[in-house]
Amino acid sequence: MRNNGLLPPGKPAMTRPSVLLARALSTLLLCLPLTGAAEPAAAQTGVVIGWGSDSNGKATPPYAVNGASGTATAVSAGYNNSCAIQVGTGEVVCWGADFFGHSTPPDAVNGVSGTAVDISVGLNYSCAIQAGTGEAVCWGGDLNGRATPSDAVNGVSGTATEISAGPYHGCAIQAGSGDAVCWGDNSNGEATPPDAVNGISGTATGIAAGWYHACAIQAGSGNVVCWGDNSDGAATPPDSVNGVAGTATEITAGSSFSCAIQASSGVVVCWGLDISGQATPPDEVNGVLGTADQISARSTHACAVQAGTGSAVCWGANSAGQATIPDFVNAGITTGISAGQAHTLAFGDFAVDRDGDGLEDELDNCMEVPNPDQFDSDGDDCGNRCDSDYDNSGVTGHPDYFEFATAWSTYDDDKCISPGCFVGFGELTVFVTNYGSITGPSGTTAGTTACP
Ligand SMILES: [Ca+2]
Ligand SMILES: [Ca+2]
Ligand SMILES: [Ca+2]
Ligand SMILES: [Ca+2]
Repeated sequence: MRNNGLLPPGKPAMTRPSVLLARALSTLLLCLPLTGAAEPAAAQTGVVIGWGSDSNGKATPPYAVNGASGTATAVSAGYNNSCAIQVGTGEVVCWGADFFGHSTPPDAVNGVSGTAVDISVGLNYSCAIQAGTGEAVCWGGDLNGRATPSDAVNGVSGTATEISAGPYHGCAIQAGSGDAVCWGDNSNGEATPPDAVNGISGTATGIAAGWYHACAIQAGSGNVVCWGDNSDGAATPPDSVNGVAGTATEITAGSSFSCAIQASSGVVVCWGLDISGQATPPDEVNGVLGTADQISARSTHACAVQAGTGSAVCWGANSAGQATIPDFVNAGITTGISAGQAHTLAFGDFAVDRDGDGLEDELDNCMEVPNPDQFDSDGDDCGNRCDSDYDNSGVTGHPDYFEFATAWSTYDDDKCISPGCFVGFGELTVFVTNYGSITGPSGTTAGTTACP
């Protein structure tokens, strides 16, 4: 059975030598003077992991991006669902609640007639930027027009380079002009970007839609500018990022609070409501012990990826464990992170061992069932424990049942769950479990064979 992707309690996570080496190298690089030599850009891809509240399965990424049959280049954790962009195909994949169709990406971005380069999930709706065209596309519940991006970015009179879906309104940056554009609920003025970023007296390089407010980074100056509800100060960026004493390179907005990464220093700065500590970034990223190169805030918690180390850090509300980084994420390297309402998604290089059999997923030929012996009699990289597909049709079906029945009470390795067995009730139990299912999933065949 699929679990929530977390390790069994009490199981220590292993830190792979490759991760330790990468950490050591990045620490070393930080200590070296810059030589001017261009570093090759690291592939921004990885296995997607979720934690915190798993209601509707929103914290349980599907095979398409959890490493079983694919990985991701981007993730967005929303309120009751999640989405990611699959590596290689560029297809948008969503999971979790789908009662407004917000986890069913349209043909324009699901690979049928188009793919995506950016993704952002709101409340009961989701948005993406279509690859190639740059058109902003949203789907799901359209209350107050939140899932209907402005003509300025939906391809009618313009397209988008960045998109951010808040719960009730969405914002984007128009391609070419750099104008900040918003749509959806505007009861607090949150969908009306000010002149400083809407193209009249300035434009934007970064944008973030919060609950009842939004923020942007002004192009050129780097000043953080916010608008909409300011009852908790979420729309009043501090001097450290508003241009008075500093500027910003990244912006994110949650419920009544906002965070930015200060330019030059890399320090995470937050402001607004702080009742759960959501506006108090920890020492790991506030400059005391480290800084950040990515941030994400949502409802009442926020997360960041520490610069140099790739360590994931979260703070704020932790009622569902959304701010507690799983051991195997701690032991790996996080490429990207996204804070949802009560869950968190990260993608990166993680030594996940979801069935707890001691073999991390990518080395486990039967990822979801403990099989430490990795017995695979037919050598197709799908362990016998989850391979009852004797005729290699891709699914365990009736023809396989005939083969199994024929082998009953005989020695037949292909029907065995351990080498040299006498096919009996143990094997029958496994066969019944696999019956009607596709073979696998196997971590050792990801993307290469039919065994997913
Ligand atoms: Ca395993
Ligand atoms: Ca296994
Ligand atoms: Ca096999
Ligand atoms: Ca079969």
